[in-house]
Amino acid sequence: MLKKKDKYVVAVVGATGAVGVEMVSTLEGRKFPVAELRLYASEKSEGKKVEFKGEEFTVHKLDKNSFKGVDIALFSAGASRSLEFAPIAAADGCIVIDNSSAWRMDPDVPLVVPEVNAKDLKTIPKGIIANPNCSTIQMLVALKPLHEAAKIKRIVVTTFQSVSGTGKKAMDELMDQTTALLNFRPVQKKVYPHQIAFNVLPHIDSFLDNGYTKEEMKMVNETHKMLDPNIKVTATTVRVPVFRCHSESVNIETSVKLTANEARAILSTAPGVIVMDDPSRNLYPLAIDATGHFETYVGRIREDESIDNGLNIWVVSDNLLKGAALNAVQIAEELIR
Ligand code: NAP
Ligand code: 12T
Repeated sequence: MLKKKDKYVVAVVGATGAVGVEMVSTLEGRKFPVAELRLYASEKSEGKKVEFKGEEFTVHKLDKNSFKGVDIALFSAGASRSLEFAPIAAADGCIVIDNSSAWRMDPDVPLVVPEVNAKDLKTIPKGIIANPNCSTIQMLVALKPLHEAAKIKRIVVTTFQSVSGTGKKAMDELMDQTTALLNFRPVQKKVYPHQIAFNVLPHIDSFLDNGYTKEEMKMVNETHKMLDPNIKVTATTVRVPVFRCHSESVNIETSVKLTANEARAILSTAPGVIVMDDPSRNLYPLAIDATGHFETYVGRIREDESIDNGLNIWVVSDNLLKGAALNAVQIAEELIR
């Protein structure tokens, strides 16, 4: 466990990436008590500068000695780096909060969304805590209070995920393809198997033998681990040409009837949630409005008229913040509380 101190030595692994940059700015924005900040990335970023609290910090190449004297390490440099270096960091006495999919389903690794299952931080057997998948995080922030009120039996979710979930190169790809098409030039494909600009791809992460993608099965398995193993979950995850924020259409069937008004009232006091639901004023959550914000926005709250106890909701959150950097920093805040 973490020894209580006034300030902590914090390392960010993958500090130059789409998520890593947000980790540094979230540590600053939430006034996390940082005694010393160490930034790591690959060899090609050695010497790059990242700003923290108005000061420039130099990025260093990650190696096995990177974690000496570090209290908390936020990892966001890909699953293979996490598999290799998280145990090294933990052996040096540091608590790792890992953003990759590498450790999430390990029974000895807590998988945590603080609004949902902060209690699972009580024991950290391997010194590693996993940050869930971005799509699962925002869905469960919205569903936890509804589950407490009416016991969810089944979830049917379709996601509309932004390209920043894939990282910096994918954001460049959407920008480059859009620019090319608007200038009547041919598009180049590097990150995604198909053109993403002006298109919709029903494909996130790789395909499995059951016909689902890994991203879809993360939503099933991580919901079971964090919220309730008895809930039936089925997911379709879709990439849309949006830079930031994931949107989700979530259908739930509950054991007890919840009216749309009851659900709206429950969600309006739920931690981390903002209800934005007024069709008469065309008010509903939008990716461009949620960008840069910490909250999960919920709207289009309707009763599913095809069954007795069902609801449809629309959930939007910034995948780089609540879906990644913010959730990791909130876990760190829980550890030092
Ligand atoms: P990204 O923009 O591609 O950034 C990758 C980062 O990893 C960069 O800082 C890169 O450094 C670093 N890196 C790559 N190879 C490395 C190596 N050999 N040694 C040290 N550092 C290395 O990707 P991202 O979107 O930030 O995502 C990074 C990780 O976060 C992935 O594991 C991804 O699965 C995870 N993620 C999780 C969620 C979630 O759902 N919670 C959301 C998004 C991402 P250079 O700049 O030097 O190459
Ligand atoms: N492939 O953290 O491409 O498991 O949007 C998150 C996002 C994996 C993950 C994506 C991905 C993860 C994506």
